[in-house]
Amino acid sequence: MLTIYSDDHHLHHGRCELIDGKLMPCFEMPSRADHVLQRVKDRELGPVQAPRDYGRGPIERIHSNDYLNFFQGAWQRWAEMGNSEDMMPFTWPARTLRAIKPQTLLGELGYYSFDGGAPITAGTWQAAYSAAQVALTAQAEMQAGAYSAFALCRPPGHHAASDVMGGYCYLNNAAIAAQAFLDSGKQRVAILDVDYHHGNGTQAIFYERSDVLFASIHGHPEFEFPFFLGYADETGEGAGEGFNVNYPLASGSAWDVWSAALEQSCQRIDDYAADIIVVSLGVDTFKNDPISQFKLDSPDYLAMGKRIAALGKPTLFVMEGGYAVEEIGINAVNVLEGFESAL
Ligand code: FKS
Ligand code: ZN
Repeated sequence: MLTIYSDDHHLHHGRCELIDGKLMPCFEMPSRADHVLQRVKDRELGPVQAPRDYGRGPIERIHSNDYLNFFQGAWQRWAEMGNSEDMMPFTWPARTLRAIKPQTLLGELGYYSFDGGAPITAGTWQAAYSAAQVALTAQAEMQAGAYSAFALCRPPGHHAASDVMGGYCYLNNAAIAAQAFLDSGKQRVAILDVDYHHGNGTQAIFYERSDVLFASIHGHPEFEFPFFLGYADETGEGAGEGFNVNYPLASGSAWDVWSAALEQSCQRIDDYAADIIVVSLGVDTFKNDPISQFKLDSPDYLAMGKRIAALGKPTLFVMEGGYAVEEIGINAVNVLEGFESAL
């Protein structure tokens, strides 16, 4: 399988995040992607290529211009104010407030984000932009005939909506690739989100559309981040009614429970008759993940890849989460090797 990868992800290295009442070094760190790349090489998964630059156009198909302009220019404005620490939002337009865009940088930052988990550093735009190009290049390789590809994106994307960042995510790489498939002639794309966290951004982007089926298996929002989306009764709206499906699972879920949800997801994707599958590939479902509560083991990821392959559709894998840094490469590449072994 072809892997697309850019070293630019190193440009994004947030200093810390607020979690469980403590300021901790960011769990979403550059060594995550380094470990995955190393494993791709160790296992000789296939060639590794740098992304081509498709510009901002295909990103603008998913994200609003105002949001992109803000994100692209934020660090320079911040630095010109004499700052050198990471930009972190701390006030959001929650209930009882008005979602009016303020005129100052930190007000705008709160307006364009939903949590304090997505710091902006000097290199964050470039890293996120390159990650989107990684996804677009992998998409183009498939459009040109590859049956599968691995977009080794970092930072991740599935929490980012059209004009909202959060949860370590800025640009929604999987959504950008899905839209690119549609724009190059595909009729129906299924996004299967296997990351431990609900892909609230991806869901929001496609919620009222029938050309993208979104299926997600994740920690129940009753107890897990992002808390405010990901319930089973969110089935889509308007033209999108019936094209959104959530499988929120209990804390402690292991492969028996998880794989039953995967089976149901795959059934839905079969019924949908997708032309293409985009997998939001997070491996934070792993039993030793430091911020997650599922209990998947490394061999389970091989089985996951095999089941996805049985869908019999061209499949683009897009890297999302996974914080057990020593094992992230093994687990992510196990999905890809399981997929290839079943072809
Ligand atoms: C706030 C800490 C709350 C945030 C968890 C984010 C999970 C991100 C992810 C992604 F795939 F996007 F990377 N925890 N300071 O794993 O879903
Ligand atoms: Zn996650």
